[in-house]
Amino acid sequence: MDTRARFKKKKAAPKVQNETARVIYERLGDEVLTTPARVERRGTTPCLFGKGGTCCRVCNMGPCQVVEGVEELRGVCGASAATVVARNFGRMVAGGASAHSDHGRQVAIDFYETVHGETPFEVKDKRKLRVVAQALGVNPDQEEQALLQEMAEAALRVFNQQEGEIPLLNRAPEKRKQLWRELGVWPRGVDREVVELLHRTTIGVDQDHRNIFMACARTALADGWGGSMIATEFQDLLFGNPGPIKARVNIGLSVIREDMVNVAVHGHEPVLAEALAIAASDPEIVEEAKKVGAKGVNLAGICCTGNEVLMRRGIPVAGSFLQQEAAIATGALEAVVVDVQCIMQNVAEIARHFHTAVITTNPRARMEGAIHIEFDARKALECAKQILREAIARFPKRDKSRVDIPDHSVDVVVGFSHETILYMLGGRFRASYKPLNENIINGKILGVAAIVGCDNFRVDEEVHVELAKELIANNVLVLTTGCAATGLGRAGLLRPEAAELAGDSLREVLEAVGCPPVLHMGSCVDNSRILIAATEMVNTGGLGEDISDLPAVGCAPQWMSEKAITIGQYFVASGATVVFGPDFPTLKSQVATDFLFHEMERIFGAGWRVARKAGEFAAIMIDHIQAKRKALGIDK
Ligand code: XCC
Ligand code: SF4
Repeated sequence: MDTRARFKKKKAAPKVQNETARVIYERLGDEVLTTPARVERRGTTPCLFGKGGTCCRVCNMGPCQVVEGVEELRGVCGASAATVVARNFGRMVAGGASAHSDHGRQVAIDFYETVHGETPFEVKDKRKLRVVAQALGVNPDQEEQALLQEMAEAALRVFNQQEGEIPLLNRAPEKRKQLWRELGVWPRGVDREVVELLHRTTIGVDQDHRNIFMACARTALADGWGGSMIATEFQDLLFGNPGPIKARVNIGLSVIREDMVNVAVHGHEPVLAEALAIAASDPEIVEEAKKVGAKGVNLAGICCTGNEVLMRRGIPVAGSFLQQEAAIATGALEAVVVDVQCIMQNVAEIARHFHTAVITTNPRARMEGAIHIEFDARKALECAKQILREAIARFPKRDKSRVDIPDHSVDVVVGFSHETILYMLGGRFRASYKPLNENIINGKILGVAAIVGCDNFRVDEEVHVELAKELIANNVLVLTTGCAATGLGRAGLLRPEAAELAGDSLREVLEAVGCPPVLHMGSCVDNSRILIAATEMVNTGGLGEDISDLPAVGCAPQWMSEKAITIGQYFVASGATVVFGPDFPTLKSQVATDFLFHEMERIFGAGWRVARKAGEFAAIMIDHIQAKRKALGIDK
């Protein structure tokens, strides 16, 4: 057969994981190379050594591919598969922790500048001030200005402290704190732990996989109970604690507006999106938009920035990670404004085929083909207006014949911060987890599961949805964050009416309070809300003495970013077992994987698991919940 003819043969359209994106891509045809097409071109099998964690490239004698159990296939330096795998895992944990924590640090800086009168923002959530002050070891009984300033300094210290203990971990259950102290994994300061983990995993330093994994636990704890928690709490203080709010998710005509200048906010730091939201309703900006024939400026979120403004302002989310290209390819976005994390370089490529401006705003993250307008919280409104003007100027260039907005958006009810759950499920006791605990003890609620993390162009998006349905049908209450939450929203599971999909007893509990069966708790840094909720359940009583006693479990079925690995590691080190899929980055070393899956279980009372299909996830998670119920003596 003529090979050229074979190459010329028209390929079948690439498999697209997401229905809305598929509709949009179809119209795009071969005009531009999309991510699913790239997945297809690269083939379905990623590098096996890389995937299983046994490719070491930390020194220039390598890179070495290592095979477990084959002496002559150790690294040139003699490194074993377990060491290489642990090192690579450690570098992922450090990478993920650095991302959440650099975000958290920026929020702390914004807070510092705000309380010193340097930004247009103000502290919105005064109710939470005392709680956060106490958690940071700051005396809450002082005059407000002094309190705010001291809190700002204490928040910054979480990052640069060199010795001692990060105070926020004191919020954990007593038993857990004791364990962390005994194990020597209580982190000293975020920056110190990340630097130390990177140091340990260079050539010729830590060569005991157990020791490396314990350092991973310490660094991950610095993220969950440190950097991420600072991000969540100080964002709440600055922009308000999320409460129940109705909104919409997914691409649709009420999300991307045909008659308005559309600006997508994509990335992770809500401060930029908050400033854009204020600027978008400024009469001056509205007037300018009208001058070019639009009714005004419309904002829509993508990824975790989307979750942040969805939770606090009800601004619609156009898409999760999976839909960033599709949102642009509707042909109706004047600008995609990005800050940091999860912004695919291909976004600039797609935008090039439309009138859409990609605007980078953060000095840490620039992109070829983008316009750079640096965002400075101290000049937040000026920057935001400059960005919006750039978008407004693009509106007349929109080619109406290329606009295609599938009307797929769905109603959601979101805003389930730990405090919202406290009030909503609190019932007649008000502001208490007691009714929740009681419903778990009496078996109406079997347990609690968190579905968190990314979506992934190599995985079928239905996994999240099928899994959530299976869990709620079995009376498991589901919490969710990140892109998983957006996916579950698209499937209609964030509506109170979805309670009808729940098992009878869970349904009864949900309908009494008007709650959806899947509770959206926010962005990925907001996984720290889950740590607090779990602790609250322990402290409320009746469900054991530690997070590891709870009939609760987490999962990330489509993990993609290093950040997800860090989150998994801090959940496990905090006592919550997690199931990841469809694969896991240590599987080519049985020795290392055994440590994470079994030895950690003995040390921390929780371990890692891996699953592929929704049914496998559900089976592992429900079994886990049932085993915990049995241990508590509340199984029927
Ligand atoms: Fe990124 Fe946070 Fe993952 Fe989504 S879930 S793909 S990390 S945006 Ni956070
Ligand atoms: Fe190879 Fe060892 Fe260098 Fe890694 S550290 S690349 S295993 S020689």
